[in-house]
Amino acid sequence: QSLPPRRIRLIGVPLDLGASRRGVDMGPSAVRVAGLEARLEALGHVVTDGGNISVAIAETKTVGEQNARYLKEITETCTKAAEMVVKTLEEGMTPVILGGDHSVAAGSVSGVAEFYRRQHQKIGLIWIDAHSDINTPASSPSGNVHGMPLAALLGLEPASLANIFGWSPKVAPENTVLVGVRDIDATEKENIKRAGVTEVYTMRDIDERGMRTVMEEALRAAGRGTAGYHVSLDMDWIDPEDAPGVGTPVRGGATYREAHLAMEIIADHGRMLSFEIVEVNPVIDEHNRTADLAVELISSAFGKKIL
Ligand code: B3U
Ligand code: MN
Ligand code: MN
Repeated sequence: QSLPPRRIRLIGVPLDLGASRRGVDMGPSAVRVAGLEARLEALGHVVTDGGNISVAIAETKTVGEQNARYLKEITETCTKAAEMVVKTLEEGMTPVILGGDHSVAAGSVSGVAEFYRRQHQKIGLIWIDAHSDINTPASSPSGNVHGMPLAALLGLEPASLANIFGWSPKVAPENTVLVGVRDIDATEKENIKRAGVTEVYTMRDIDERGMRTVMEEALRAAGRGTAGYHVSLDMDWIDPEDAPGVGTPVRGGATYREAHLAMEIIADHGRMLSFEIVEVNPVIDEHNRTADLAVELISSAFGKKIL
């Protein structure tokens, strides 16, 4: 432990309305059961668990528009999560958000952006994912909102998610980086261009250039002219061999070792403002392996060293 200790607040967002496969609402619980709080405290951090944000469940709601299913409920949850993130930062604590499907990022990133905007600062965003999550309701093949949060944060759509706190975009394209993508819809390629995001590191980049180089470049871009960056880690970034408990597994992901290295490099740079882990699905996991790995990776991101 060489990083200065932080005061950390865990914020659970047990939301699964953004995905078609059910079960990621149990993600926060699985990550807590895997021992997150104790592991972070063992690193010297002071951790409080803020509990869960209240979320609607599918059984009591109607789907709404098919091109952005449950958007109304997701916006309500994301707004609450965003407010909790602002409060956490105001109290001098580092937010660690436990998803839930990836639509929660529309809330958490909005919260971090709002806090720093009040101090006239921008934030960067490191989006680590097999997918690019930059569909809009018009472009989405599924209508699942967890494929849209990055579009919202960059000021595209859905409008209700883009305009949490009444302003948009929450992140500038030049400070937004995608790492580890390998499943991008044709329509998303257009949206990446339209939004002006150029820092896209695919699995091919990681294979050819190595994780170290990719992460250094990614962190440099996200950190340029910003207060620091939010790290949004979708567990489906990791190869399904090591992280089977995710809603939408895609072959060819980051290895166990690459994933740890990426987190260790983030810790070394010391500029992470907030962290989130999403898409842990205990229903299809094997003995909580994916949640265990999530806890390990969060530990590395918060300064755990081998030696
Ligand atoms: N791009 C597809 C698939 C997808 C995105 N994110 C996840 N799956 N987890 C979509 O539905 O937007
Ligand atoms: Mn995602
Ligand atoms: Mn994904």
